[in-house]
Amino acid sequence: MQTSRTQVGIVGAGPAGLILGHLLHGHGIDSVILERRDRHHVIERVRAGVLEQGTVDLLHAMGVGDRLAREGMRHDGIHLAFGGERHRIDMAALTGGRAITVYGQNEVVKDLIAAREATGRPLSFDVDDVSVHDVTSSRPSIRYSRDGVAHEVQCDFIAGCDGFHGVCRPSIPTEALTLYTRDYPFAWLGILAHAAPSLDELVYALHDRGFALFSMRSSSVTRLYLQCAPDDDLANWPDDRIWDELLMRLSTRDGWRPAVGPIFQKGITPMRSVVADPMQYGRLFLAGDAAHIVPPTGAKGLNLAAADVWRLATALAAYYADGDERDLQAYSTRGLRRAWWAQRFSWWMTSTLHRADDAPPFDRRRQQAELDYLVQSTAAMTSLAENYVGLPFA
Ligand code: RFL
Ligand code: PHB
Repeated sequence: MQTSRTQVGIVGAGPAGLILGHLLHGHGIDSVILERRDRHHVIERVRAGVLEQGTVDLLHAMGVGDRLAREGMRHDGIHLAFGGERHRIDMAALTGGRAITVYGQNEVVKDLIAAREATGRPLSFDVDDVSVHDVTSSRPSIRYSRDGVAHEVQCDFIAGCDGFHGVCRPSIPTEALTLYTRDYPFAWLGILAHAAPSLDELVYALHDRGFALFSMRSSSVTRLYLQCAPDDDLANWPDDRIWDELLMRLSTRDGWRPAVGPIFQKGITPMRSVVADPMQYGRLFLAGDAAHIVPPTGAKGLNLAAADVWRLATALAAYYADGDERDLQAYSTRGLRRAWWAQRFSWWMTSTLHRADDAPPFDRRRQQAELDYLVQSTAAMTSLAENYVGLPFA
């Protein structure tokens, strides 16, 4: 067994683990990041695209915002389409100039891996059999194997940034953890297409046939999603069927429609809400998807992960600076409060914009009324806008 020591052991090199590692580096705190998958898989995984204002500000403050500034697309508004009409919500005007930036999660991860490697601090891909030990003691440890060699890292603290299917949350005794869960009776089929975006902002659409979303990744790549059944199979979705549905659900009477082009990536994502309470057990702190999952409709998952690790890094910095544990003790309570706000918003966006097969006609009319009210009420649009561009991190 090869033994090493660090201050903070980080499990997972997704956005949560990588941002945490870099924030800790900025505070002069040592960490080891351990990732189960290979580097290529981590960088190429197609996921989120919307960064809140607070996430953008954080990445700049961390010194990893150069490419984001050049290639990220700032959006001041979003569009809601229903009943054949498209309505723009001017988020910047409603929130005192705050906006979102469209920049792929894989690009964020690529920038963070480069920044981590430039620090020379450890980041290991392809590790197996990760397990966490003695987390209720002052000397927790992480064990893993790499290339057949067993390792142990002794830590002061462990950050569980290993996503929803990781090992950290399940290592907490079930009697010490409550999981709040909600499943939705639909999923998203997402595609990337070589097609210049036909609009410079996102369009969220409610249609009789279900939800659809128009987004983008660059001036030549469109990202699109459509609601499908949770047990649906990609084999049921040849490209022509995908375009037929997208065009039907997204086109509006003003003649707008997404541009069509060759599809080069497809995937089906289930929709779920989960909150693990508490987000801390002894010296093990959960952050990001390891602690909570939101349905993607509110575009909150990556941003919640960023807010969690910003709070955790700030709390660890206070601890190492002068032994002050107050922020560490408050980590879970503060994180859960913000996570529940994001859950509430994501649930509301999801239930307002999707069609459940078994929804009675009453619910369909209520959904239309909800949207119809929203787009003519400054109060309602302001509530959507302030949540969408992101609530304060603290
Ligand atoms: P991640 O990204 O899942 O990273 C966890 C990492 O831990 C590794 N891991 C392990 N490593 C070592 N040992 C083990 N035993 C391990 N088990 C797991 C994994 O390989 C992985 O590298 O979690 P993190 O860092 O918390 O980040 C969360 C975000 O990835 C997630 O919330 C977002 O992608 C959600 N999401 C969106 N969020 C947004 O903020 N805006 C969006 O527009 C948005 N759109 C989306 C999304 C997620 C989607 N999918 C596919 C789920 C759109 C989609 C389609
Ligand atoms: C994306 O561009 O991938 C995206 C945009 C908005 C969402 C979810 C995903 O709500």
